[in-house]
Amino acid sequence: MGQTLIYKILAEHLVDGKVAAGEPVGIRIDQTLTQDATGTTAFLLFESMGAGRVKTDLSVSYVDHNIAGFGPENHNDHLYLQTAAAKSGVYHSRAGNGICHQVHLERFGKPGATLLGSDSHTPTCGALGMLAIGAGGLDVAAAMAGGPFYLTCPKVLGVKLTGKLKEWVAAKDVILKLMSILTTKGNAGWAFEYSGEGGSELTVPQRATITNMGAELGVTTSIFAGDEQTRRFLAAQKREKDYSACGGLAADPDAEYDRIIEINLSDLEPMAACPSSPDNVKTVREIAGVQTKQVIIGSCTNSGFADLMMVAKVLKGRRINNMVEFAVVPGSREVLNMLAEAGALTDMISAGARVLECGCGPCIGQGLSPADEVVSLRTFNRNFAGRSGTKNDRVYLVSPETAVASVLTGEITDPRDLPKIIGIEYPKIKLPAEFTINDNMIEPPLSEEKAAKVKVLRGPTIFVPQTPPPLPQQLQGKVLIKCGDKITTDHIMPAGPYLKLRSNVPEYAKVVFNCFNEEGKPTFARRAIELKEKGIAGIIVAGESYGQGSSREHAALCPMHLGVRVVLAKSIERIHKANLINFCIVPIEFAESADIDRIKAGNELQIDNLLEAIKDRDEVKIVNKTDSFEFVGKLEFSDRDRKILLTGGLLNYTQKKANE
Ligand code: MIC
Ligand code: SF4
Repeated sequence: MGQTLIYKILAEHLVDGKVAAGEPVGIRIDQTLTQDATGTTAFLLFESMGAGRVKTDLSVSYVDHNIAGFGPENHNDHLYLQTAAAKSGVYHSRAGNGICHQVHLERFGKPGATLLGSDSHTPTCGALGMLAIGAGGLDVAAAMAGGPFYLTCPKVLGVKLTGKLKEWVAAKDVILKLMSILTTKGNAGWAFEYSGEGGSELTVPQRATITNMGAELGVTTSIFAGDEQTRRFLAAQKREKDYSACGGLAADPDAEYDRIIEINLSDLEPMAACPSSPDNVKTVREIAGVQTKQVIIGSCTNSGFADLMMVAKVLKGRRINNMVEFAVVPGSREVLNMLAEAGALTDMISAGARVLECGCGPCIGQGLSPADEVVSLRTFNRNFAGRSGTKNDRVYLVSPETAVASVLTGEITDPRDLPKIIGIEYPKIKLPAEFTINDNMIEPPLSEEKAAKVKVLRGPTIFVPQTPPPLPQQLQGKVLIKCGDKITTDHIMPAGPYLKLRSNVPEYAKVVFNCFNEEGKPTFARRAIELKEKGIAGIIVAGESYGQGSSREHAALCPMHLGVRVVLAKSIERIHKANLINFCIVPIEFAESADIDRIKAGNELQIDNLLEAIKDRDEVKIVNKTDSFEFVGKLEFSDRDRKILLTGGLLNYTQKKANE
């Protein structure tokens, strides 16, 4: 039986375990990426490991999320990251150079290699034939220090793409179609491998839109095999040698997949994810005519050269609807420079676009929050309620084609109607044979001698996170909150105006579960701290797919700071579960889902012999002392997970292993 591409790359990098679905495996990591919002913690923890210089082939620290600079926090973080990178042999991509995933695709990603990133959209580089995985900052720090990355070997789903995209139908519509079939929950433990003659027609940036939004499906990674498209893209980035080193690596023709889905690209039409989940998908035809007052084109999903050139060509000589606020956020300085060279920037600005600096910006609630209840169309990947910075937002996720059509009409418009409305033919954009390369804002690693002289600047707003206390043998806890299904890390740890507190856990922890705090009532943080002071453990109870969305480990670190020791849910998403374990919060899943209905906020729960259960049992008995009944929780852990929990989290575990 032949092997899938994902299993081939895993096997090539295997240092521990066996490549078989469901088995725990440890793999060697060739490259890492961090970004500023998760990176300060990652670098602080990396420093605590005392590893000195990174042991990977290449590590890059990006500054892209928090770049507005209101108050000193952002710049303190940037200076810390810049000097910490210089000290540890890491590339540093400065604020304004672009979004980590876009820049990594352009300048660093490599077919056949492994990439671990402290951002959930790291699989974007799967578009280059890389095995690219998102993780918490602590896991990335451990990989930077040369340790393997541990994961559960995923099942592989083959997505066979046939046919050809029609005019005005985009790569975004491919992934939105998949979102409509598979939804945001239930895909943990899977990885996606794209193939088929339809796939070979897609360019690397189109593939990147698809692999990027695999994060919204909740899969471990997504990949396209390196092929002629990959070679051409890398050659245009003057990096053809990165292709020849490991390109052409593909699945065996008789590779066996755990499941296959076939999508005929010719059948697709423009799609939109409606408020407020990426899987609430409808065709644009179904929702056409809905008035919009804001359109934004950007984010790591759709901010490349071809996307923005197409937008510029449609806008050339035209004027946007005067009731629509319109912004364009180029994904990288390379894209911005090339748009300027091609005159495309002028076309967009003349039509009425506001051009923002290259970075995450509005995607993570850094500006351009929409007015209350107005419809905002964005080419992003997430539309979780409130993520835009407006509590009652109505964000739709669409392709750049749908976005540009709608910005002209002021209502959601199927772009296939544009020829009729404005008499334009579809401006198909060919990728340039050579991109304009300028790495002036990427600082390469220093020599060891020079690095030794660097003084790491740690401003007063940066605090080293505490390590967790050990778990008790008998856990006495209280349910602090009971929430429903699909709780995202944005619900747990809001970004927007609070994003700048990422390097200050005690301050940031004050807004845990802020969206559920009610005016005049004690906040989640206040209630948790009161319990902690009494020596009672905080417990979070949730439904399915708890912790979906981002990789932000603050969604574990801040609750840990507040004394949360257990998350009890119907199911927990992969990255978040790993983060909980890393910060010594015990993730327990209900053996019987219906038991959740018997638990209320405020209930007192007790777990006897917790440590013994973690050591080697798959189940644990939980007593509801308030309502006098017992129920069973599942402990689905690898041996390593068990050891980490028993040692008081990953940092303690790593230090213990180093001492041994
Ligand atoms: C996101 O898109 O939610 C983020 C912000 O990029 C996060 C990382 C973070 O919270 O810093 C992600 O996707 O992992
Ligand atoms: Fe940045 Fe948005 Fe991409 Fe996250 S999803 S990396 S916030 S652009």
